[in-house]
Amino acid sequence: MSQLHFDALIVGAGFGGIYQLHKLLSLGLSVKVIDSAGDVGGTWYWNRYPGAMSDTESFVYRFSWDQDDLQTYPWSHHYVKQPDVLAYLEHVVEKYDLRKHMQFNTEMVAADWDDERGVWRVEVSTGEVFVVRYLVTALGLLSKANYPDIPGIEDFRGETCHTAQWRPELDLTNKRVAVIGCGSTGVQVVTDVANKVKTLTCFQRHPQYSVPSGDAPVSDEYREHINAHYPEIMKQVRNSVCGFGFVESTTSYHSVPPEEREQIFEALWQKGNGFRFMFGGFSDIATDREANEAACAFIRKKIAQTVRDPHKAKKLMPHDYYARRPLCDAGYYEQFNRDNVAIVDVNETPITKITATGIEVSNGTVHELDVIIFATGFDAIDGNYNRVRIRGRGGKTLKEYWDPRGPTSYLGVFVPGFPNLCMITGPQGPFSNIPPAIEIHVELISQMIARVEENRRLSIDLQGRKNVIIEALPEAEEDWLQQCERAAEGSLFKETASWIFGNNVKGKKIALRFYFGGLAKYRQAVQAMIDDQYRGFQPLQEDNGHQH
Ligand code: NA7
Repeated sequence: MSQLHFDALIVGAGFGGIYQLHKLLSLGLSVKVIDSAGDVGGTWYWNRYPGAMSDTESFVYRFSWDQDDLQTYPWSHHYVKQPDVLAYLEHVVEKYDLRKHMQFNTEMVAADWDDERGVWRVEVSTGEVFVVRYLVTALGLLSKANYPDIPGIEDFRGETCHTAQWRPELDLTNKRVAVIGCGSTGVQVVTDVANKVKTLTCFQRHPQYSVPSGDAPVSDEYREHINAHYPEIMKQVRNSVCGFGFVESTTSYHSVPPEEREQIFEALWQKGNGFRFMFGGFSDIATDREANEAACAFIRKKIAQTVRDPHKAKKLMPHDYYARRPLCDAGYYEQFNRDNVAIVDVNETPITKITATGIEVSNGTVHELDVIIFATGFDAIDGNYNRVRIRGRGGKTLKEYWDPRGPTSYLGVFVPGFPNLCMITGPQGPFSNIPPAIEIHVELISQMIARVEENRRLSIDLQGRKNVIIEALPEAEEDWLQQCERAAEGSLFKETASWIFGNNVKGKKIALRFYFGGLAKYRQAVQAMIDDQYRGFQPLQEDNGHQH
């Protein structure tokens, strides 16, 4: 087994892995990035399904740290589609000559902390072993595909495909297609393929509230305006709650006269974007039941106005809280006015099995199909970690450490007992637009590593001591968990089943997996930790040796 020695190994070549590589190289470290994919992109490598797009607006779905790139990199529409995001990430990798530090088709199989030597030994699928001081995981929030537990999947003679493992050669033209699932992904697929397929049957368990995205080509004037204001825009993003490039409302629903409320909802609907609809008009849609119901009623009214067949419209209308990750679309509800598009409510007629020719539901009907698309989401966040063995100090795996109370961390990045393991967007990181959250994590990790490296140089040169380590203290993790609990208090998200709390995967621990306090407060928490002499970690400066 060949052993490869680097200062740091980064697992994942998406937004997080790319920026982390750039930062660690600039510290003068030797670094390798591995990814199970065949090339860069992370989420955007795998999610090539028809209609895949970011539902963050283009101007803030990118790195903020390259001013020249912000000014010059082209984007044609208000939203970036999957090929655009992938091309952008490839561009960054080429521009900074990062590819030579990357190794693809290489999956992390196991990682073991060697307490004696102060290194991680990381076994990968090629048989190689990486021996590194720092292990940075940039696994993404949503990378382990979740398949439905339906009997007979293997009997189906047509084609099946999960959206997160899309095969671009799968041609849907004139096919009889089913889509199971109507989250962000299902909504995008349905909207994109409805006019290409022969029939489209949407199997829906929980209808979702979706609002228009407002996508359109960008004008030269718009781009010039954005370019002229980029520094302020990115500053605002970092100091905002959700980082979507708009100012969140501080106006409570109840403080607005009833006749004006409808106008505000209408303006939000016309402008587009799911996060703007939820957080841009009123401050309390996600926390106040009456405000939430008003938003729900408004969207239901839009569904009723859009979908001509009242039976279809009724099935598409949700009645639970508007408190899942907010969705937006480019004409989802309109697709149900096509004769070739049907909706099956699986609460009325549950799927009993998949047969050789289609999907059978409880009233005996078999929906005859050529293709079944699983838009059934992900075993999110800790699902990405639990599938590999990551063994920390004392031989305990991360999976064992997180069992039974659910995944925990200090600031979404560090875990006690797992020295020098840094997670980009680990559990209890901010619930926000992802690139700015990633940037804060990468910058924090880089700062910690730079400091430890400096200590290491000093200790080796002057005292000849062993490696220094980054290791969070259990009480710091506990304190962060409590801060996360406080930030989620009163949120209707907590009362609504979704992947955010782990409800979507059978047997998964229902637990708080995000910090709901917003990006600005998250940044303040990170800064306070640094200002307070790296509070919550084993001492870095004064006591350089191992603690055990
Ligand atoms: P989501 O949001 O988890 O949506 C998955 C969908 O699949 C959702 O509608 C589920 O219904 C449905 N589902 C899952 N299993 C089944 C079964 N067995 N039968 C019927 N329907 C099922 O995943 P997405 O990929 O759409 O989006 C994930 C995130 O990616 C998104 O939030 C953005 O951040 C980007 P349910 O609601 O659980 O009843």
